[in-house]
Amino acid sequence: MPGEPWWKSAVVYQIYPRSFADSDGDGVGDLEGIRRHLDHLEWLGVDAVWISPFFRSPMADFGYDVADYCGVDPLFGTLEDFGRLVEEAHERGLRVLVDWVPNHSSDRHPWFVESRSSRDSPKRDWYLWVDGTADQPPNNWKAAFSQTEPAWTWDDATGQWYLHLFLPQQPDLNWRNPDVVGAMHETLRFWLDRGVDGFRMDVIHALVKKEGYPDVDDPWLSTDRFDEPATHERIRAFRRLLDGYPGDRVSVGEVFILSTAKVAEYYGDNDELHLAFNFPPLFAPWDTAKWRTRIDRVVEEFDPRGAWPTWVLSNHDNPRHRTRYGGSEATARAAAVLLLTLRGTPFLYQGEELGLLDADVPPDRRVDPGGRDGSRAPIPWDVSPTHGWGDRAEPWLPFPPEADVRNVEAERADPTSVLHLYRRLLAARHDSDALRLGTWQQLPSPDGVLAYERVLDDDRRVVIVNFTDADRTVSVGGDWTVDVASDGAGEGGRYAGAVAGDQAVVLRPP
Ligand code: TEU
Repeated sequence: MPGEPWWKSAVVYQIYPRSFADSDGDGVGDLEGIRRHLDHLEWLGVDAVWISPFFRSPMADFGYDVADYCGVDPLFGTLEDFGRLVEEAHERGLRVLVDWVPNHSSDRHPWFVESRSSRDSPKRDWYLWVDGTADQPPNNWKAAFSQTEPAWTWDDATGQWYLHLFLPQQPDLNWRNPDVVGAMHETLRFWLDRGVDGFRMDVIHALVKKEGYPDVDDPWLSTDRFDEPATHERIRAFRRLLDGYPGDRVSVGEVFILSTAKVAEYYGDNDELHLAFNFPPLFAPWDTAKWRTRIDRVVEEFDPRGAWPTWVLSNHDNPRHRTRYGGSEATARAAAVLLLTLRGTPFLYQGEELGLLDADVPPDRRVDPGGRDGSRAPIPWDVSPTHGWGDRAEPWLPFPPEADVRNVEAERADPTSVLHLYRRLLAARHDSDALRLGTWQQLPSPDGVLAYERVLDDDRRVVIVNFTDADRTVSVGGDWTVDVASDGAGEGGRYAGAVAGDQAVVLRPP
């Protein structure tokens, strides 16, 4: 639509580069692997990719521990590979977002190495150092993955504690220090100058910590540790920086606060984040009433601010939605219809278009300190025994279940597959201004069913999602044609006034 930024109508596809595609057969995906599989993304019909971190890293948190914000880790390739990837993606009309991890660096980042070297280091104040004694951490804050370990590590050599909300190998940067702000702005410019279309911004709500580091009630989750006015100021500066570039560069903040009202605040007065993840729906069970409440919260909190919502069911930090909802493919299909027809920008996670389940990772192959390996399994590309991964080395994690049939090659050949459903849904969005940008209005529906209408000018669509496994009569008034059905049934035919169990449909005027 003319006048609207591209990211409002876009569908964004998350690539976790270790697990997407491997071009050199070492068992770990890489940038060249992504480039070689751009045809899959183009065929599917997504508009943008967000690539999880590929920067130089000791990989304590698989790339979310960055040792050089402006360098590619050799495991993933080179800066030239990245340049080629961006160029080719752009040629195909795909935008590219990179994952910016500003809250913390790696403990091997030269900044931290310097900071740690002495109390007098010019970079001492780039991180969060606090006095104390080795036997008593400065407060009760806990680190994210362990839930029991303190968020502080004692440095014997210099006799102070440093803060890390995540692993000890991920020291938090001091965002109250203007030199840190300046240096991190440079890293944004570095990628913007290389043509990236925007950033996913990691744990963005946590940048500035509460002064005095007070004890909190919930030492692991509490947002009383951060979510500070100064963080909003920092984000406004990122916004000015991005908006200073041509071409609607976008910021998508990971605001990991389970309050939709709080998430909405990070859009500011249309002067902070362009988009923010809102995770309460991701953590909701597959239940009509729960989803209705989560959607209502978004409408109430986002609409008055003119904030544009985002929707996400799966990512690299959580079990895949098919796994979370109990494993049923029919439910996963219905959820895809919901995800791709709500008002806002949907985010897909690599492999959900194949209906993948989490991999069952045996204890001796588990590697993630946060226990998140299952959803990070490699993408099976073809029907061969190695599924398109090299025969030189085993992939770094085992394949997800049923990879012999649930792979790109097999599903492309099968018009009834989950992959084809995603493609039809993306095509339906491309064909409909209402689905991409229209209003959202709930329609009356029986228990266990969510029905809504999307409208923009003369364009209308009706969506019906049956959360139950029983057939339901749903009359929506007037004549409608089935545009997309989650199970493919009746597409192109007249809507007969009922949905089957676990079915979701998109209806268009005849
Ligand atoms: O995640 C932040 C975050 O809050 C979640 O990691 C959550 O705490 C965790 O998944 C619970 O198991 C981001 C990234 O998405 C994640 O992969 C990184 O590990 C984390 O930041 C640190 O950079």
